[in-house]
Amino acid sequence: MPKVLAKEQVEHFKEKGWVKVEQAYPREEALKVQDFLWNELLGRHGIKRDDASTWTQPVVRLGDYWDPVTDGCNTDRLTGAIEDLLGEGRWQLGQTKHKAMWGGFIINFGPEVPGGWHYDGSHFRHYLDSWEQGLLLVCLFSDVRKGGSGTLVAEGSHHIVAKMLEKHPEGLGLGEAIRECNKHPWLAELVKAHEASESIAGASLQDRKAYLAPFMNKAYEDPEGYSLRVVETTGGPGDIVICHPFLYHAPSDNELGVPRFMCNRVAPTMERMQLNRDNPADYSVVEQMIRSSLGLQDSDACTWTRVDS
Ligand SMILES: O=C(O)CCC(=O)C(=O)O
Ligand SMILES: [Fe+2]
Repeated sequence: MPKVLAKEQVEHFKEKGWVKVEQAYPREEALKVQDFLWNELLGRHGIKRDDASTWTQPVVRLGDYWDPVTDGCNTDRLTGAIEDLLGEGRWQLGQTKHKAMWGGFIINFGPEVPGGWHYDGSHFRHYLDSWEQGLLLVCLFSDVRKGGSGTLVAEGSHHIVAKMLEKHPEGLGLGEAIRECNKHPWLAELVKAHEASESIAGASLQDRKAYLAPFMNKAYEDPEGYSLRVVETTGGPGDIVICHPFLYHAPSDNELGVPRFMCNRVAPTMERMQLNRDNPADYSVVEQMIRSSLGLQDSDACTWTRVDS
C-alpha cells in the first residue's frame, strides 16, 4: 500500500512516467532554501535579488550542497512518496535528515534557456537495472507558473528508453543511449523540431516555443501500445515532480521574468533494480514499470541480465 501517494497518483505515474507531489516539504522550508541560494548567487556570481539588471545569464547552475539549510526539506512525506515508487527502505537517502545531498540547483532567469530533449545520468553507465538514478526529482523552491520555465516532460518516453536498454545488456554511456533512443520516430521528430526552432534567426520567444504545440496538443499512439505527449510541469515552493529515471524531459524558456529555483535531484537505490523477484508483490513500482515496458506480466520471469564490462 502506498503511504503518501494516492492510488490515482501511482496510476498517473505508471501510465505517464511522472507525478506531481504537492508540499513534499513545507513552502516555508523551500523559501529558506531560496534565500540561501540568493546568497550563493550573490557571493559566487554577483547576482542581486533586488536588482534585475544583474540577472544577465539565462540560467545559473549552483551544483550540489550538503548543507543544514535543506534539513527542513527532508520530510517523512518526501521519503514516503519516493519510497512508494522505489520500495520501502530502498532509497539511499530516505532516512538522512541532516545534511542530505540536495542538487544540482538550477536557477532560470530567462528568457531563453539553452538545452534540449534528453534523459538524465551522465555520471554512470546505463543498464536496464541501473541503481544510480532511481528517480529524477524536480524539486521546486519558487512559484513556477505556466510559461515560467517549468520542466517539459515527454510522457510515456520511459518505454522508449527501457526498450532500447533491453537491447544493450552490455550497457551504454548516456550520449550513445540518447542517440539510440532518438531514432524512435516521435522522439526524432521532437528533437528535429526543437533544433529547427533554435536556428530561426531573430525568432521571438513565441516563435521558438511554437514547435511544441503539435507534441502537446495531440498524443502519439505508439504501435507498441503506449502514448507519447509533451507536458509543461508547474508548481510552487515545496512541490516536487517525480519522474521515472528513464523519462525524457527538457528545460523551457522563461517568459515571465520570475526567476525559477529548482533542483534536479537523483534518488539512487540501495541496490540495482531487481527485475526477477521470487514474490511479485516485492517489485517496486519502478521495477514493475520497467518489466511492463518489456511486455512482462507480474508472474513472468525476466530473462534479461546485464553483461558487466
Ligand atoms: O531546467 C530544467 O527544467 C531541466 C534541466 C535538466 O533537465 C537538466 O539539467 O538535466
Ligand atoms: Fe535533465
